[in-house]
Amino acid sequence: MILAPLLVSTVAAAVGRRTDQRRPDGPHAFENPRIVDVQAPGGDLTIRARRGTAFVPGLGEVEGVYGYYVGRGDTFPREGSTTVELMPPVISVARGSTLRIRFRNELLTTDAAGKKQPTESNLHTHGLLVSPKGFGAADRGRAYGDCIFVVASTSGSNAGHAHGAGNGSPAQPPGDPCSLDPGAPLVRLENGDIRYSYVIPPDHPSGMYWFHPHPHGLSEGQVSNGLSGLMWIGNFWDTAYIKCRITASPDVAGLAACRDQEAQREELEAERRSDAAGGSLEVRYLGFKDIQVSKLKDRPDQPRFRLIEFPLRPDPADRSAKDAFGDQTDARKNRCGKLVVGASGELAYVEGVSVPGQCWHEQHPDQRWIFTVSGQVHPRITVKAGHSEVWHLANIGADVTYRLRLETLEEHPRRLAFDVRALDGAAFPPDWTRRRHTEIVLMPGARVEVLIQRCGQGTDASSPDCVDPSRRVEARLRTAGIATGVDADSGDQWPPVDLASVVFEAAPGRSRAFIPSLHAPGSGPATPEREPSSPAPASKVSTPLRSAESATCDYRRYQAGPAEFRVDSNLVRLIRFNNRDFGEQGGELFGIHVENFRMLDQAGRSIAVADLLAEGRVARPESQTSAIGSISLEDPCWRTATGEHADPAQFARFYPAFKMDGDPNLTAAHGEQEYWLLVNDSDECHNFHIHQTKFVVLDADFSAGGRPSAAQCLGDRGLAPPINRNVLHDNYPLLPGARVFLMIRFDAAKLGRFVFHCHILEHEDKGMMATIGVVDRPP
Ligand SMILES: [Cu+2]
Repeated sequence: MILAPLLVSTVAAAVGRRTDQRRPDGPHAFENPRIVDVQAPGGDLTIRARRGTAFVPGLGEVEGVYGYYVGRGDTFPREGSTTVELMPPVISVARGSTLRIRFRNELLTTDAAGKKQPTESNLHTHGLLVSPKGFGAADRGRAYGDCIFVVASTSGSNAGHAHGAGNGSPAQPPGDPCSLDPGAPLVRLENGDIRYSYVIPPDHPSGMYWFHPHPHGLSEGQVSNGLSGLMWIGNFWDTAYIKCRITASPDVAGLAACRDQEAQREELEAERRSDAAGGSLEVRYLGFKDIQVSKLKDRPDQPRFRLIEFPLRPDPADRSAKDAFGDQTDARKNRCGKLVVGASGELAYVEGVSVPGQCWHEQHPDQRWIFTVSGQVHPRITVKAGHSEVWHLANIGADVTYRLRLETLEEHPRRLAFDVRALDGAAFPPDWTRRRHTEIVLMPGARVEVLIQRCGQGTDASSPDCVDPSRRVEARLRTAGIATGVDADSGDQWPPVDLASVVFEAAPGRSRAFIPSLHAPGSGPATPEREPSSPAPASKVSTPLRSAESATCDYRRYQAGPAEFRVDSNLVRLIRFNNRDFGEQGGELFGIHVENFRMLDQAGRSIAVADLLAEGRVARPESQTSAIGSISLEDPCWRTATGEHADPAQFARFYPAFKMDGDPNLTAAHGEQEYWLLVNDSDECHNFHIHQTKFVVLDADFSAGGRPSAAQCLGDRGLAPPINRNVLHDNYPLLPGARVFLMIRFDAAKLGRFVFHCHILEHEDKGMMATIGVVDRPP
């Protein structure tokens, strides 16, 4: 049995353990990434971001990959190796620890003209409930919390260009840019090293998190070039711990906050027993990350490649650099040729070729798009007889959305079920409607933890979504490809690719072997899953009764300061996401609109938060939309900004793009609980993500008001009506027209300045991000 917390801590110096002795491109068994355990005290780590040659099992050696090099201690060993790992070790942190990281940026990146340049980078711990503020390291110089407003220029380059912070400028004011302290700078450029210190609370939710660079404008490129890794907090069995947590505990009267807890404890106890008895649970970390490479010709016997680098994003004022950058990034999206959506909704290659783990344009077979699983290309996963497996699945790439399926290679292929236990590091309640899914959509940043089991006790042995224990069955873990826009001109088409092969071994002899059931008594048989379908059109078509045309746009009425959000009032935060391509007139604009908003229906009647809470508690019939679909979003400034003849300046005013050194777009009072209404006004899918905190989705409406949507992005999350359940999220898919109603608490360690944004990193870098300031409650 292997469980994360019990894994022997290895690591120290991350010398390339994978050597060239195996056949680089032959069949190979999946290998878990190594685990680095961090326990207080003394769990300090060093992390270097650097470039080098990575050995990628299933492919070969790849030069020029960006990688994290994780070591123990507080000093960087002197060594001359340029080996990097595409998949760094999983950083596994015990709750109640302080994780201290000394980060060094050793990256040289290439601009669109091919010139190598120093660059900026930093670290973000996605999903962790830690402070944005630094603290406690006065004896060792500045230390920061999870603060994206601090960046490090390439070590030794002495060449930061950024953000008016001044590189070592004596005029640089003291203070932490994530602190909101008076006089603190809004951004800071450190020279080479950044010290981070993260206190992981004893009651931090267990689960899968990840880390990646977050320098504004550069995140997409750095993650695309290979920089990201997994973090694990706590213990898999602690995912029982779903209620009354540090953040967003749903203590609103009437929500029956802890009702599910006892049932889940029982179920997990049953699982723990089966695990202890048989030693039959294998745990795997499957991090999905894509890179692009070109094949080098020099060594035919040993395949060798070079990273096709995502270029440094140019200064927008530099017209020719901008054009070259656009050409290169367009080429990335078309590396496997055009993709078309067939009548069945499946994507198909028109000019491209797909083989396991990779695809390419048929005319350019040496330029490849590679889809790795924990740094390996198309590994083989063997599920031993009598064993079940826990798979921690994480999308740790920049832009690609995965639509995961586990399909048998039989005469009549079947889709096997993933038994979902946790989503984005938050456990699912036990009887959560239909926990078995045969398709899981992971937008960038999303994680899911699933059990892979054979048909067993408590499950109908003839169920089509599981494997008969007496049979050997081969399957493929694949992404089905996905279209993220309402039509072929909007959004992206991501390729269908096989990611791994999976072999379920047969039990020896007749199926006599004891197959531990991981279904607790009472959890019931598996329910077959229906296909995700397009949401039903709205039953009520929006017909604005308030005469929006006669109202005039007045930007002075938008407020986004602290306010009192009560269940008996109709006040919420309205957060609208939009992007639009104005072509020659203004380019592609991305932004987020924020306002304190009074909810009214089309007839001008008040809608109280309490009405929506009540709505979200009941499961609706499929055809029925939520009351949040009836909220009038009419607004004269929005009309002006988004109408047919809107000009880019008006659009950018209503949906401002992120500014690194701007004032917060929204200010909240520490300790408050807020209700947010997220609205996607655009024609493509986005993925809302907020730093430092998690949120509870109280209700959602995906009907898009009757206009076309893109249901593929929603995937499994659309199968049951949302979701006034106590599942804490740190990202949530917003398909076109979607309205998502959620509750966020700004308690615990959230004082300071941080961001929320779309986690498609292209969108984030182009400005779909906003700053929130959490201030001390006014006296
Ligand atoms: Cu987006």
